[in-house]
Amino acid sequence: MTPKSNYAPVGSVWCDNTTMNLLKANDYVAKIIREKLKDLLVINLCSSPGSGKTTLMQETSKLLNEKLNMAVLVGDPETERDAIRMKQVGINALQIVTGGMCHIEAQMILQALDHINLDGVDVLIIENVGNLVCPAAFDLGEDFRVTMISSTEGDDKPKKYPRMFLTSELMLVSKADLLPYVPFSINAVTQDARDINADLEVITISSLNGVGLLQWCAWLERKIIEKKQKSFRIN
Ligand SMILES: Nc1nc2c(ncn2[C@@H]2O[C@H](COP(=O)(O)OP(=O)(O)OP(=O)(O)O)[C@@H](O)[C@H]2O)c(=O)[nH]1
Ligand SMILES: [Mg+2]
Repeated sequence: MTPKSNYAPVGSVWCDNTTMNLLKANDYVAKIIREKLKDLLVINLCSSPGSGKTTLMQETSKLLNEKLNMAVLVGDPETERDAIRMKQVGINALQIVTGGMCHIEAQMILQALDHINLDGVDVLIIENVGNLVCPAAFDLGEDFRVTMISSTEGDDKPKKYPRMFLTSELMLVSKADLLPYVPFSINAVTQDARDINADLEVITISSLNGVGLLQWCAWLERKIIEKKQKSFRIN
């Protein structure tokens, strides 16, 4: 039952009670971020802890830094280690310390935007907190969500954590260099993920030996061009 205090007087605007719906409150903020960042591509990169997100950011920057301008917001419950690692290879990176929280919320991104220079940036990548559950529920104002799953995690994850795979545009299967040593089937993980999300694109990568990195970079460049064309049409 709706509380009496939530009744709107005649003639007034009926506002949603966001306190009663935190995810809805998050979505309002995500909408503001989307509007603010309408001229650059925003990617929300999600995975379990340790799948290789930060390493991929480092390798991506090395491959693309002469072609385009990339910035990274990285979330972790504690420490600035990932931002430091990225800055060491020249990435415009800023750490979001979530204070123990297992995901990034849109309001954290909005706050962080005041502390990172995005002038001339073509793509902002948000490295989410390592977790396949909660980050799937929080829209961060991104254009696309990319989920990474490493060969050492087991190929059964898509059906266990379906929301993440359902809401992603691309699945990166990482640590391909370890495939000869671990029981992990690319076909099985792709089939399970596509049972959930038939349109999911899949790229197999290794940040260690470089497999698939050019394909990933080409995907990123294609999405940047599409976003620029879209924002040109709107402006
Ligand atoms: N064999 C192999 N190891 C990798 C690869 N990519 C990353 N690693 C290793 O995996 C470990 C975790 O990598 P990170 O890049 O820190 O992973 P992450 O997803 O950013 O981790 P969190 O931010 O803690 O969730 C490190 O020891 C990396 O060196 C890869 O392609 N192959
Ligand atoms: Mg990391």
